[in-house]
Amino acid sequence: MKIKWGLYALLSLALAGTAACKQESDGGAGMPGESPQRSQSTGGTTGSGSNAELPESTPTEASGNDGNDSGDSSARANVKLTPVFQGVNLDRPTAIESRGDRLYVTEQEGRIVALRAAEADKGGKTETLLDLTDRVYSKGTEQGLLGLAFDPQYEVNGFIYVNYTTRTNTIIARYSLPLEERAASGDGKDEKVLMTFKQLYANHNGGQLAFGPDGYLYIGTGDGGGSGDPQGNGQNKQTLLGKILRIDIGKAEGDKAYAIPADNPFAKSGGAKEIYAYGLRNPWRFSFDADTGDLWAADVGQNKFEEIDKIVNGGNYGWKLKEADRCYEPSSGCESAAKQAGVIAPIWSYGREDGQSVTGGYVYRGTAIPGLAGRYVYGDYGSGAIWALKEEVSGHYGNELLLQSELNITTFGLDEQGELYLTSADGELYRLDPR
Ligand SMILES: [Ca+2]
Repeated sequence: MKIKWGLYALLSLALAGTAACKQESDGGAGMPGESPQRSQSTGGTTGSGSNAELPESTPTEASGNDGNDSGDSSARANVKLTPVFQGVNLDRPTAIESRGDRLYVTEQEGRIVALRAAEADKGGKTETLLDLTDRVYSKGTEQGLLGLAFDPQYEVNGFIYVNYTTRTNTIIARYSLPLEERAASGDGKDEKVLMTFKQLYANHNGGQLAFGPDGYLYIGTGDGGGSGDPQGNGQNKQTLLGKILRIDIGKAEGDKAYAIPADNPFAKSGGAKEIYAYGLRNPWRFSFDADTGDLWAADVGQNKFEEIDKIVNGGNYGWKLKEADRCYEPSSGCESAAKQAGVIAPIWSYGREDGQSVTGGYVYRGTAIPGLAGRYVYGDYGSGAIWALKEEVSGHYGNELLLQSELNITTFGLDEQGELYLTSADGELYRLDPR
């Protein structure tokens, strides 16, 4: 594993050689090749989120910056990463989902593989659930099969949804799987494309799919790529790029294979009807808190800052007026425009001293690590840091370094019990365990 990581690091360094910062390398999602050199962060966060305004003596600051555990509320000393499914090597894993007794992992090239959860500590083996390599284009480091969601009625209808790229487009498609054998392979021939839109550049394709507690399908899209959102998609309410979209896959409406939820912000007018929230650059993983239904998104930054957002209906998250809570374009004096546009500040952000490309995770609601309950666990593809973020006082968030890994973290996932897993770019799977 170490050797493989070394290769990745070399590759990353080679790729980053002429582009040590994101200005040229234009870091996107947490994908191989996107990471500049690993920072040897010791982990204390210097996040510039709203919490930065708290006085230094607050417990949240203490638990983050100086690395001291803050009594009962700290989970730091109590977690470790356990390698699981060690008999299996995944090919560029991008998403982890679970259903029943299995974990499902998407491989960037276009395969969905199933793993039996009970075999996590016994080596395990993969079964291919669906092979879409004939239609998925994955040459670009951020292209490929990027997202998977199971229909809320999967046990009845066998439907799954995927988000993948072709050479020119993003495709959101549905497949039905044989119900009688849960892990039997579908052949992909029954593909129903629900939605497709053009991607002018290879990078910033977003890719996350998830059903909300409202039963609607949420879709993360990047700003379409290039560097610095050259098309201005983030703030353009007429385009599907740079957004989180929300559609009702329960019925078709007009010429569309889905319907628009009546309370989408532009359902009647003012923008593309599918938009739920906008001003995003490249949300690399979002998730719903299984208890509260809150929508948490990690938005990969441009040059300086990575951010975590709490997404609300109709929210504008600022890109590219702002990168996190700093002006991006214009580079200064954006405040009045941002205020007019109703820009919502990230709840947390961090700079290059702590990482290069955020990978969003989940609010922990499992039982194995009680100290982690209610905390949003996320990491950084470049630095390997894994943090836990929690609202300590209304509107103020405390961020704690859980552990400093040596992994290029590509994605997080939950099993049916709500326990946390993650994958690394070199194809390994890990579980967050109590120590
Ligand atoms: Ca933002």
